[in-house]
Amino acid sequence: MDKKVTVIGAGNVGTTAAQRIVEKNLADVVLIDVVEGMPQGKALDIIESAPVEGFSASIIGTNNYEDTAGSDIIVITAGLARKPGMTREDLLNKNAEIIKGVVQNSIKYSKDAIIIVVTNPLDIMTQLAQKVSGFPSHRVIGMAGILDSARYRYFIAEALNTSPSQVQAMVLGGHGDSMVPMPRFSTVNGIPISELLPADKIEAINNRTRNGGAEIVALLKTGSAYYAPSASTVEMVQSILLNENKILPCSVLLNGQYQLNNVYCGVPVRLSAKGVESIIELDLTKDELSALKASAAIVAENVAQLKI
Ligand code: A3D
Repeated sequence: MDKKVTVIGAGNVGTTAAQRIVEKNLADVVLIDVVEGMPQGKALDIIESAPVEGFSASIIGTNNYEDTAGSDIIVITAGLARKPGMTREDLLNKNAEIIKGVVQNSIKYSKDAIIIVVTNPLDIMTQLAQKVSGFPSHRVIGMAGILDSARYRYFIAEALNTSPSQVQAMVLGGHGDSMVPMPRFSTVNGIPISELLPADKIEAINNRTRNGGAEIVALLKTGSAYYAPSASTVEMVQSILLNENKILPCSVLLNGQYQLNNVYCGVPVRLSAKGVESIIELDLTKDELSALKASAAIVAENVAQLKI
């Protein structure tokens, strides 16, 4: 392949994303983790499926950043999940240390890469990655809106007993309880969902979407979602590598758009080979705009608290 993607963190999201990238023949992949042997073992297991799956992209596992040199995209999934006794703030500071380290190590070898952050708390970690890297903000992007929108799209399809691929829907804002589902921009084959579902059902779907991550954690009991998160990450990777210019909700640095400044927040953008090709500014209602601003305010507060 003439493209190279590094995936940092060979856990559930990272490995599944790596698998999807090579199975689609999008790029050669380097999977890196601090745990010795684990990324190597997972990469070998994936490459041994190549004869059966029929892909020709390569994948290696490593603990050494030199192997990541010359990457076009760096996907960051390294991080800790909250453990018993750990506060949200402890987790925030622990993952901030991890993000700082992996960004510094990886950009040494890939100065022109585009960084996609997946580690939670998403918008805060993405803003930190941009600051630490010093990269222009169009090259540091957070994945969350595609996942939240995918969940929203699926729940709408389920309620209407129709194909999920027919449903277009948008969730904006920070990745958390304050995310903002946008029923006004949600359609089934062009038909607004308000024509197809009663308002109380739409509100119930909005709430289920906001709790989408927690619903999976409650079922799994150990760990969090990774199939839909990895698929969503790879949609970003593909739009960048193939210069597709897809319009996708991503966490990006806002400077003036939506009356917000110097804060990462989920909004629709066009993703091209450049990274963020442009930010799309929707004409929001007063309520929609204030929900987006409230969501961004939570991100800004947490960024200000980071002990880095
Ligand atoms: P998990 O399976 O625990 O994998 C994390 C991996 O990171 C582990 O293999 C660790 O060894 C590794 N790691 C830790 N520190 C480092 C380091 N310094 N350098 C390299 N690797 C390291 O977690 P997961 O894959 O389920 O989730 C990964 C992250 O993504 C977490 O922060 C999740 O909260 C987040 N996540 C975000 C979304 C969004 O929609 C934003 C969705 C799903 C998961």
